[in-house]
Amino acid sequence: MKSNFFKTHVVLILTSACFLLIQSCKPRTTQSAAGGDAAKSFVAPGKYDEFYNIVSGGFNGQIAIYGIPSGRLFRIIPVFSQSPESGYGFSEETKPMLNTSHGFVPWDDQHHIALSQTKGEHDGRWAFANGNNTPRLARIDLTTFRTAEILEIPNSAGNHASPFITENSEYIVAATRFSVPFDDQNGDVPINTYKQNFKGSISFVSVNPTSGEMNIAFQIRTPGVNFDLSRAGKGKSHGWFFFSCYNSEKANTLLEVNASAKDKDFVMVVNWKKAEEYLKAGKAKKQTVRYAHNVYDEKTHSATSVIKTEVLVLDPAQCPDMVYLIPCPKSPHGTDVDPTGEYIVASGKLAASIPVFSFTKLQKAIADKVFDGEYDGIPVIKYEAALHGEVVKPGLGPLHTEFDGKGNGYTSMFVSSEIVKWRLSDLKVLDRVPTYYSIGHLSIPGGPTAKPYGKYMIAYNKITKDRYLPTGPELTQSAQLFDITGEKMKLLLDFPTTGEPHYAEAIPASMLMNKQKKFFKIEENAHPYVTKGEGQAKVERKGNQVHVWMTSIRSHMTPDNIEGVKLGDEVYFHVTNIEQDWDAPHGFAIKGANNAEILIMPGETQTLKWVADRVGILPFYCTDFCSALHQEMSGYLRVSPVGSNVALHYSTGTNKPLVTDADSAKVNGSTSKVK
Ligand code: K7E
Ligand code: CUA
Repeated sequence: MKSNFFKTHVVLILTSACFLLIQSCKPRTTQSAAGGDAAKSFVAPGKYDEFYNIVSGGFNGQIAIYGIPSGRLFRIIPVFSQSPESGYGFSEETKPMLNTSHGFVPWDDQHHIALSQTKGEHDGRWAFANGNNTPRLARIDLTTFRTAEILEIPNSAGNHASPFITENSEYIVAATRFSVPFDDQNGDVPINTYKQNFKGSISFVSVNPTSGEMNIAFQIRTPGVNFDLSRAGKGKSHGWFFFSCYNSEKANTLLEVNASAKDKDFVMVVNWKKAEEYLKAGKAKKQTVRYAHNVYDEKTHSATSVIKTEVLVLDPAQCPDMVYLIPCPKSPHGTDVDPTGEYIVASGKLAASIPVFSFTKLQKAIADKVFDGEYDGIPVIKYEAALHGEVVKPGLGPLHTEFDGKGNGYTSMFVSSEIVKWRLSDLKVLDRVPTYYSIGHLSIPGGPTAKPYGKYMIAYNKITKDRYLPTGPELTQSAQLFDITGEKMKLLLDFPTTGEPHYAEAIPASMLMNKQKKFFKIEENAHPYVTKGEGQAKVERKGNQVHVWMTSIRSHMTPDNIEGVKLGDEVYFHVTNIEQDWDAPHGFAIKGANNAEILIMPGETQTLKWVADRVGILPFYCTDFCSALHQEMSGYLRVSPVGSNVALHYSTGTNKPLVTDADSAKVNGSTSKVK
């Protein structure tokens, strides 16, 4: 879902329809509204959850990790955000991760998660995530649960239909929500020339099978529709992609009315194997663009950002048999492919039924050219020719569908606040269960793969109203856990979530828990400012920059007395945590720092930049309660006036600072290391 605006307005538009079915807009029974089955979601103290649940954070730009079935929150991973907790986006090493062609962009709107796959099943290596607002894709390493890479997407403006992944992680796709003039065109055009000047694009981003590194292999330029969501084909439909698009009206104002005028929008069908052939045959045009590619290196413990300047673009007009359209009722949102790859389920937000297309029929329709004209030169397949059938009267406002691997689909109904279970073979509605309230996405562990694990289903709701203790004007976000092992879906648990979750993917705990990185090997640390032992700690001045090579180990920092810094100096604290042990991070903070702390994992080096803004003594300390003597893990930095002759020096434990002329009256020691 896009925003509160959308919520309100869809509700308004559908008020009359909802009125007729007012029953379904309200909880059916108080029993199911409360109820729950605590025993089935209870994970006893000291026991582990069955699944890691990797949940989008929406407008917080982050990803959160929960346990399923307990709903316990384990970690928040900053992705398109700065994290004062870890220093991500604040430390010198991680700032380049948030670089874009627009400069430093420390926020985004994160909606969808895609876990890497091999042969259509989770392989537990990476999670991919989209940034909607300033189009970006991120890769999260599932051994560190940290953001490893961010790739900006050119020719895009609203990276919503993204990321969706093929069955061997060959590609993740990124299709633009907003059509706009392409980046190399003069964009200074009247907005009402939308129909002539605005274009859509789909990026095919390849994933390096070893390193996971992303690269834009090619883009397809499309008519100026709005792309909403997507899924890759799998099994028999491997090699194809399906995209829902709305605004086939190409409206540029008051979309809530003008983009809902037509009876049908489209599902765009892309034959990406064909696209690869055209690419090989040199049919793609090189286009000049600018986009950032940011990679974090776990050896140097630093990110680099490179601005790339070229992209290859395929035009369907020059590439026949690559792109088709299927008409799809009213503003399709989700387009989901079942585990066999045969059925494509398209959920029209304003439609009264859910069309289910058949891949086999679609292929036949293409072969027999059963077309219903063209749209911007792209063949439109006859609706009935590709249709397996419609789920009739499923509920109101269908958005997303997941699968249990037992032949059933589960569709979220935003307007009627429920999940509807139906059978793929005969499209019969089998069960429905209310959600509290206004469900957006839903997720079944393994649901988008060829082999869903089934068992649980999680609803991500847009409105929580009366479900939790209120917290001022903003109420918590909420997920609900259901048991789907029986014929009837059963509510087990409500759990609050952070940000505004959209999609999520859960993966069995056994696939990840034994391959977690415990610490970084200090001997492999290739950071340019690493300090591999206390004996190497030092402080050096370069002009008005002061570099501190510092170590942390329970329970002291070296050096912990620093003098000779002058007002206005830029001080770089390069802190290496020399512990070689699991769960032993140290933090570093200094008074007046106008960024954040840095939290340094064992064996890692991170850098905090700090400017001396006043004369005096400024304490610094470890922020992570690391030992019984954690409170003792601290030090002092002395700032002297510009022009002062206090020389740079540093020490730990010796308490023998340099005696300078200026200090001779104040200091009671002999010399220490001097620079
Ligand atoms: Cu929230 Cu997937 Cu952006 Cu539907 S989208 S809810
Ligand atoms: Cu190190 Cu507290």
